[in-house]
Amino acid sequence: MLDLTGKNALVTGIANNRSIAWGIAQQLHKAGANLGITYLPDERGRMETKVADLVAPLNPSLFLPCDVQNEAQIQSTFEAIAEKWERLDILIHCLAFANKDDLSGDISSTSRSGYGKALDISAYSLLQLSGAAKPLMTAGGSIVTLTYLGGVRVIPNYNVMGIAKAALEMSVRYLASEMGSQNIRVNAISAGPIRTLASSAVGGILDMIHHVEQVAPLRRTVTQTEVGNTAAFLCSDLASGITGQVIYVDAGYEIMG
Ligand code: 0WD
Repeated sequence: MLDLTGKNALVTGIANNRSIAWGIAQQLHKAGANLGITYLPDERGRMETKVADLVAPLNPSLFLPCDVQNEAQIQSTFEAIAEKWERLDILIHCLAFANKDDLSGDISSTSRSGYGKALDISAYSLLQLSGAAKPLMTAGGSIVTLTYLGGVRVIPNYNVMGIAKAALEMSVRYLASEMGSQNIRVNAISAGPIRTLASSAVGGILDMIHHVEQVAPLRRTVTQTEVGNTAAFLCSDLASGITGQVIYVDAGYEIMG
């Protein structure tokens, strides 16, 4: 049985009710996990209110601002966890960013700053959050991040985010190797295209979704709930032998030529 009762899970990357992280948080909660939620703060505090209202039914025991480009916020997030929870069991890294201009056109036009920002937020942040989580995962743990096929193959317009996802997937392997001796497992879910705030910035995303609906073995795209179910599985003892892997939740699209 998939049971996360008694496990403490930190979920990052919820922006709204379409976010993949929202699908994951719901499934972790359903399986019995105790949740901590972080959100990306904005100046007017709108995101805080919006995300707080959304996640209220899941009764998170921690709700914290955490911009992964802000060292102080990362530190306070993990200090709050250390203070409130006996230990951390699960870390969900479900965030990414690239400038919209860099998600279409020529990859050779990517600016140095755009490249740096995309890699920093979308890939380096996994190393940073995992490093902060490691000392709190005293009974082992599970770290799950989200990636996309565009990190392995050239997908039109995915551009700099594809480079970031390649770095992210390799980070998963190095982290798994480092943390395995502490029984911390690190895996990625490679999700098929789903309409969200982040994916709407990728040029031609709707065409990509329609293409997947025609070509994928299941003849459809996947839902946030399906990704959430896989994340819950990876975080559970049922997946105790799985680490360093990229698991495709994409209706089978990846196998098609
Ligand atoms: O088709 C898709 N939607 C797929 C998404 C297919 C395969 C993978 N993914 C990945 C994304 O690349 C990302 O890693 O899933 C993850 C979650 O993305 P999402 O659910 O598609 O998008 P969204 O709901 O927009 O959540 C991403 C969130 C941000 O949202 P906005 O739209 O406000 O940028 O990432 C967070 C933020 O909440 N985020 C940050 N969090 C902390 N610090 C930061 C930051 N600096 N920047 C963005």
